[in-house]
Amino acid sequence: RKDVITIGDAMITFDPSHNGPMRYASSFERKAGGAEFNFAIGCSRLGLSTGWISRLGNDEFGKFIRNFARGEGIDVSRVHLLDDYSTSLNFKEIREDGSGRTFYYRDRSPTEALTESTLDEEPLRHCKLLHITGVFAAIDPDKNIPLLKRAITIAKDHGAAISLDPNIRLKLWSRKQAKEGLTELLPYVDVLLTGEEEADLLFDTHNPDALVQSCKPYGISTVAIKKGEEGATAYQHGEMIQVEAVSPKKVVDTVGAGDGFDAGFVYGLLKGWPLKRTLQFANIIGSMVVSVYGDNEGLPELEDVLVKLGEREFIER
Ligand code: KDG
Repeated sequence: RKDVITIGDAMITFDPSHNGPMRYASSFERKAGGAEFNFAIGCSRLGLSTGWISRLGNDEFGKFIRNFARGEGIDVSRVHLLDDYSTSLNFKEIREDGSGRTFYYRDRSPTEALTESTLDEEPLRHCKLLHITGVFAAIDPDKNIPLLKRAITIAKDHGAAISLDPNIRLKLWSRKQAKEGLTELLPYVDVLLTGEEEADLLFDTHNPDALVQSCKPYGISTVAIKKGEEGATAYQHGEMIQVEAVSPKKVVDTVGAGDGFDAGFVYGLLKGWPLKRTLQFANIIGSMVVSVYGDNEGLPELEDVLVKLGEREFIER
């Protein structure tokens, strides 16, 4: 039984060598990104056994992404490279404050070929947790929302918990589409990992108490709210916890911080940790990701987080 399975697209991410408007960026570094892909890397680096269901183009970029994921220890046996597709691309602009803007070239994502008849069901029957996000849903809502429901149903029937990060990307779908699509998934969700704006969009509130009340009818038992510089809040079994943000030494690239938080939170849940420790752990990971360029390069190994928590000594040399 795998600890974690996730489903989603990945892209070649071109990171500019200079901050500022992308029209002036003349050189880029070839990296890889994608919300669910970053999450899988985060989980695997922490030591969770992780599988990723995806489709990539059978091209040099697809091979690079698959090899990269494999090198991270992710089970890529359900990542198929398809002749008729090109791997998705994402050019990134990094603004002065480290925030990012993405320019997608993913109109025909290879995950288009991931359908109910080609869905790899076996890993879904053998996982402790299935993590889904709004990015995959948004790529093709008419196909992917029913597909996600099918995946969730299989995983749930076999005892898995379901975590959802709304990860709303307005370049991929409208607010209305996002609200309608994601609301269809909420009745299946056990763990909601959301930003404040996303909570506003889905539930018309990001006030923790009101949000928890809004989640109850859906049967969502655990809620985490990511608040960036304001820290994070989590709720489970009647307990509400709040942690302050951990100020990173420098913020260079905020993309991927939420995925890192999700990986850390899921790690704590699967280990059966108290909510407070789980939240602190996830929160620290988010702060570590923003200090490093790239969507997933800053995702730490378990040891690195324990050093940050002051539970392990950092030995420089
Ligand atoms: O969460 C970070 C991802 O969103 C990023 O790595 C790539 O924009 C991206 C996407 O659509 O997955």
